[in-house]
Amino acid sequence: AHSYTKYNTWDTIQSWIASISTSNSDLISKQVIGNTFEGRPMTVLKLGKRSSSTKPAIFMDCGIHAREWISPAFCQWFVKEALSTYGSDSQMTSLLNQMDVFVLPVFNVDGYDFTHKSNRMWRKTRSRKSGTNCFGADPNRNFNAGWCTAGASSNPCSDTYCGSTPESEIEVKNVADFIRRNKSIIKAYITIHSYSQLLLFPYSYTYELAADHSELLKVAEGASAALRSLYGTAYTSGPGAATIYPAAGGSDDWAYDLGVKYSYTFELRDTGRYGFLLPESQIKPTCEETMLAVKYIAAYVQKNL
Ligand code: 0X9
Ligand code: ZN
Ligand code: ZN
Repeated sequence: AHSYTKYNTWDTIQSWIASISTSNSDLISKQVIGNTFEGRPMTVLKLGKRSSSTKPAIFMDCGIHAREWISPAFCQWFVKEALSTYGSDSQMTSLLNQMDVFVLPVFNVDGYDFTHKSNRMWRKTRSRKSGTNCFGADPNRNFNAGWCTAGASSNPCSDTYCGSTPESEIEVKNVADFIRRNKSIIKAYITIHSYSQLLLFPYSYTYELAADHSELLKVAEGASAALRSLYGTAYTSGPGAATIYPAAGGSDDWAYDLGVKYSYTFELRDTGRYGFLLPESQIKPTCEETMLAVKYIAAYVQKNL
């Protein structure tokens, strides 16, 4: 059965997506943005008060990397909190009245399913290409942003394989198409990974500072302070290349260069004790503290529309 404090399988998440979107039809709707390589649907949930005019929006995805299980857990938590606090929490109410939040609970569905059934430490997609016996590409090296120029591999057997071309992975193409299609309304892009307790922003494909560097840093530091206020969890903020490592082809840099100014990558708990194997007992505190950071960013974006 589905639980917000457990790591749910894809089958359980898929049923949860179906039931949550019909039981709260006033605030939530769903749309399939395409299928994965293995044919599973990629469903985006739209959270927001129904409105006659088109609203500005935030796009958030979880589960780009298969083994980072805390990430899909956070997207599920976010949807639950949005629905359950709308009408009582003034910030959530105002956010969902004025904006829509698009949530993709699991980006790399095939990989996520594979980590439950075969290999817990799988990272990439599960695509097959002729000329190699290795599976998949790293979806966060497959976006068209300095593609395969740094911190990525052209070896199909590497965990950071950039793919045969930008957007060669159907999951990446589906998300990129959705964001391009909704480019005029999407004001922020948030992508959830683990682990290391970092709040990153462009660029990662170059050490050059983004045109909006000081504003992106200011908002990241405010969000990190909000996160820390709950349980004291310390986050480091900064541009990806200098803060974690140079790595091209990431979704954050791609969204930013497309024109989505507020583009952030979270690396959730922890700093390495458990790493990707974060115990289920940490799902609730991790999600509660991360909510504060995401809501901080959302409030800033909303104020600056
Ligand atoms: O390497 C990554 O893709 C991310 N770290 S992870 O351990 N979750 O794999 C960091 C992504 C930072 N942004 C870009 N490299 N564009
Ligand atoms: Zn990741
Ligand atoms: Zn809560």
